Amino acid sequence: MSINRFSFGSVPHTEVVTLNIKKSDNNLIPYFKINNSNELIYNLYKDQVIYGLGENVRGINKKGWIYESFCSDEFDHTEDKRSIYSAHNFIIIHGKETFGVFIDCPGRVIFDLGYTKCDEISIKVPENDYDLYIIKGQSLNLISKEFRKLVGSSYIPPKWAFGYQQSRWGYKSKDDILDIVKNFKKNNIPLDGICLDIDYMESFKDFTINKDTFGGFKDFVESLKKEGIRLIPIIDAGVKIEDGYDVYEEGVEKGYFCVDKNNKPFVAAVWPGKVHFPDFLNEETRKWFGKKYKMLINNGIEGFWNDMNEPAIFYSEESLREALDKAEKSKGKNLDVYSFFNLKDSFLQISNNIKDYKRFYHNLDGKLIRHDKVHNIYGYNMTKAAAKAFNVIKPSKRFLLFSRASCIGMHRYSGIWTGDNKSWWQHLEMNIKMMPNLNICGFLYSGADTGGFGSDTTSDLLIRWNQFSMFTPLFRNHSSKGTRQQEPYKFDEDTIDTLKNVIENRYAFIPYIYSEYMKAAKNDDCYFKAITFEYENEDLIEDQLLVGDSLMIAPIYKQNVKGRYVYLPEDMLFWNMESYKNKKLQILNKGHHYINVPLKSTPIFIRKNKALILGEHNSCVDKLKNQSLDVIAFMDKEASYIYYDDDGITKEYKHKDYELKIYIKKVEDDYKIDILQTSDSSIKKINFNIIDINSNKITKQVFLK
Ligand code: MIG
Repeated sequence: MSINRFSFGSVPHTEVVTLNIKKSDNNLIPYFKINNSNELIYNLYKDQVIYGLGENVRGINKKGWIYESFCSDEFDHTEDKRSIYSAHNFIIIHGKETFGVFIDCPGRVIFDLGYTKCDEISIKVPENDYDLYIIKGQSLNLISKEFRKLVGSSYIPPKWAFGYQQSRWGYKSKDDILDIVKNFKKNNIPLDGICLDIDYMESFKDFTINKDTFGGFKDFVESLKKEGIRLIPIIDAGVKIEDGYDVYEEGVEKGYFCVDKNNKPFVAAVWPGKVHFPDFLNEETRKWFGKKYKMLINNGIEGFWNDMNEPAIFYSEESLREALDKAEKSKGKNLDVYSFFNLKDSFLQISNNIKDYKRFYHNLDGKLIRHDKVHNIYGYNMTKAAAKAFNVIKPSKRFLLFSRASCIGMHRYSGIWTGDNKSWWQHLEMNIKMMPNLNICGFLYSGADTGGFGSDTTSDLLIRWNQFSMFTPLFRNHSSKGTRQQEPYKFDEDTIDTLKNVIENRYAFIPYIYSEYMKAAKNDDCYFKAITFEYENEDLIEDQLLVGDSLMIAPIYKQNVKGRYVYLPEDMLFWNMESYKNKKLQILNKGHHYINVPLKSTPIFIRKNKALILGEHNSCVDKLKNQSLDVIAFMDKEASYIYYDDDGITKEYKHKDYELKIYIKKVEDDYKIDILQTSDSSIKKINFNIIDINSNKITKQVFLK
């Protein structure tokens, strides 16, 4: 294993990398040549696969397309796009030569991965100020782990954040929230969180609560918490310009906002109309903005989502004026095709325009730096501001935090959701393919808007999507204003019943999901992995994933299909799960299979000599008792499982290992079970279901003190 650093120009101090590695001589860069246009060029071998780039369109294998790291408020995630909300500049090239490449650069980076030339990778950094890291290692897994040593370990949310979250842009009052709670209860569907979108605020002003619609907020938050439901408010990057609004006035007074070329706070327009952008790259600003979260925390809030922090810009005064001027000049004219499209484009391209990103400046370590050069670390620093403040406000408590824009480095402070997808089958497919790449970039706590954000969802899509999201650490149903309502209870009885089962399955699987998450975060491992990370001699399969150490999943992501092909890299135990209570298990041999997967079923596979641990569902994570757990083991010789069981709310996990180690070993015709406990756990009993390779079923109960 080795990490080498090569430096070009000067990189501003971005705090993306946590490990200090001495610069190596640029003449010694392995694998790459530098051409006349300052591009890094690597000649691909046939069959090399490229993993990485985290949040992006297209396959797990990123080869064959060109991507640009430039955080973009792009609500149309079609496969022709080159950037969406995040900038994750890490790839692993795998095959005849295997190595990792990380570009530490806060500005735009272009990854041409066999697009312009099929057999060539070109990495271009237009500003040419960056650090290049090359990570050598024996395997995909080891390179991914080593990379985490360079950029730091992943964020750990509280345990309740592994419960189901309901969200929609459009919940606008306490009554709306109570109605959701009532319907979840009525249908007995578990629920841990409800996200508050911009309508809880007063005129979309950060750190305000609309008194008319959310009066008595603190009591409201507390009363819901008693039922196990947390409210998770949104915070936007832009601060509304309004006299008398404290955040605005303080920001102007103390100089906390980004400035234009005349050193005046830069004006852009987003939700609230005209706003200023806090200069999150400046530590003083971060401290100030972070402290603002305290108002909501004092109201009992324990989780937040940070939005629009690419930052998204609807328009700037200049861009609007330019477009309006053009329109004015076109009045009464006979426009030909070019002048008409030119006019039309000046309005279509008004939002998130690069020209605007060149119109404002940050104060980084006392120097003014133009925004576009550091664009990709803006959302990261907004989120860092929040996370650092939480550490001060409540030092021992874990908060839920997820952001829309991000770059690598932010994974130490929060998770992400993958932005405004649509209720399209291909966006479910994209969600599946994105997860392993997000994981190698450090973003373990992540998930998509389940059911789709834009467009109208359908019952079958929502079911299939829930069947995938039941495995994603962030499991949130979220949709846009103006689309069909997609809370589970908005459908027919059959759909409600199926969704309820899937969500119950999620809660029953939390002992496994949480254990696997905690171990992955603590060991710098991945929670979701492509098959090739564990089965090194196999080819990549784009639509099957490993979830934690024991499971493989083969989700259904196509409309109307009643089953699918699946490839097993070894013998596995197949569970076509409707309800976790009904453990119908079947051994399938290594090789290709066609499996029937009715709409009610979630197909899962337990790997050989591995174990799955599960409990029983309850109405929320806090109420999961987990005193009696079930272990299903698929055995050849021996298996072991580490169950992770801390309090789920404090940071004690940093100092102690809350592990329960289970060993199962075949001894003649029987199985010997040993359990080793490093700390107290709530478990009293474990029921073992051991299925061995010869289809023998052994059940045992082990009681713990
Ligand atoms: O562009 O706050 O991605 O989840 O519902 C709309 C309203 C602004 C974008 C987020 C979406 C959220 C929406 N926001």
